[in-house]
Amino acid sequence: MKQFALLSSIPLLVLAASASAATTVAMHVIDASGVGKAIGTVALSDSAKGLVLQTDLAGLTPGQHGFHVHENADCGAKEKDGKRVAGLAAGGHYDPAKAGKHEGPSGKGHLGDLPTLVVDAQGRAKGSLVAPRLKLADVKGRSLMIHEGGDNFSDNPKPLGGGGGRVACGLIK
Ligand SMILES: [Cu+2]
Ligand SMILES: [Zn+2]
Repeated sequence: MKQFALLSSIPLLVLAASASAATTVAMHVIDASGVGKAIGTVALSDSAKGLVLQTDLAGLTPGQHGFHVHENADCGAKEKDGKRVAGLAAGGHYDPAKAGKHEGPSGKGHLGDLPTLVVDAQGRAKGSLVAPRLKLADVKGRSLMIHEGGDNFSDNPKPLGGGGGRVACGLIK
């Protein structure tokens, strides 16, 4: 009888897991030589307000960081103009409609533009962000990228929000 109760609870657990349809992305430091140490996770799930990104990260530099979905599930370095560049294998900002513009999560540009990641004085980023135009199904098979600097949700005065180099990355499976 006890065994029966245990078995019958399993389908319920499976159902609950598929209903929330969450996935957890393992984030790693990246540099010109490739993918380095783990710095935490970002849990992704759908909500009525859009894609929820729950960050639990440590070891980043304090302040604001550009945060985007990039098109390829590859966090590796790639050569550009004779130099290996961190995270370049991830390609550009996810932009299925070919908008060609960086306007942030509420704009009409790249669909992969996320809210800015804010890192506290201890190097941690623990919190919840919402990307209103995205769904989990859109971003599977792509990558999550954190940049060195902040993001002004514009291509001016610098392209792609001005965040510069790519410092951490994770594959969205
Ligand atoms: Cu980016
Ligand atoms: Zn963008």
